[in-house]
Amino acid sequence: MITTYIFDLDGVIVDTAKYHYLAWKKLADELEIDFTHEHNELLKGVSRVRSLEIILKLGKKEILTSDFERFLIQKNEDYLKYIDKMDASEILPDVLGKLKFIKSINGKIVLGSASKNAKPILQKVGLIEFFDAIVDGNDVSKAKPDPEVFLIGAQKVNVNPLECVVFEDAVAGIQAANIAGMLSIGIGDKATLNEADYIFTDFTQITNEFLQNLENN
Ligand code: G16
Ligand code: MG
Repeated sequence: MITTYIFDLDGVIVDTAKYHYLAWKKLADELEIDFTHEHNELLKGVSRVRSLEIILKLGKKEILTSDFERFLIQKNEDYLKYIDKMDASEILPDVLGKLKFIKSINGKIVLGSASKNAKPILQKVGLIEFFDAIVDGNDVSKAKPDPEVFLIGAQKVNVNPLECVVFEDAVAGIQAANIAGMLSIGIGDKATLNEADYIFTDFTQITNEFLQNLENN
């Protein structure tokens, strides 16, 4: 029986990928590395450190460790300038409706995100109160597809992983959910997320009946 609904943040609740892109793009331009929207796809669900490693590899650049740390801080400061302007209008379609429905059927709601900025973002868009537990980039040592982030989430609300369903937009996130033994729901492109148990383009495509039936799974 499904009792717990775990949400990824970026690309599922809000579209912060566009802000990550702008902040990374600024840094890439300074380093004279070509960084396109397609390259940005490689960074979805990936940690901040790993993201910079990928960008440097794209540009075939090697840098000093001290510069690596400085660039991470610079990127995050630029990213936070965008986050600071966020409000409820940036919540993706029907996410709020689904969170309310899950609450109404007494489901537990958990965040499972790679982002170290997850809490301020949830606060900015006014959704933090919905969450029974939040697991973010500050709590995990292993990145998705490692299931750690979701397993800690289940632990925090004292449920068995088999009682959890995960909503994810990244392939690595779907893989993490599958490895954790959780039901996986891809939000996004069908072909890209084909390892998921179910795939929807967005939350408007998911009915309350579907969620209710999961409860009885
Ligand atoms: C998110 C994004 C990634 C980002 C990561 C770390 O993961 O999808 O692109 O690199 O968080 O973010 P930050 O720099 O804010 O710590 P998720 O798991 O929420 O999709
Ligand atoms: Mg994501």
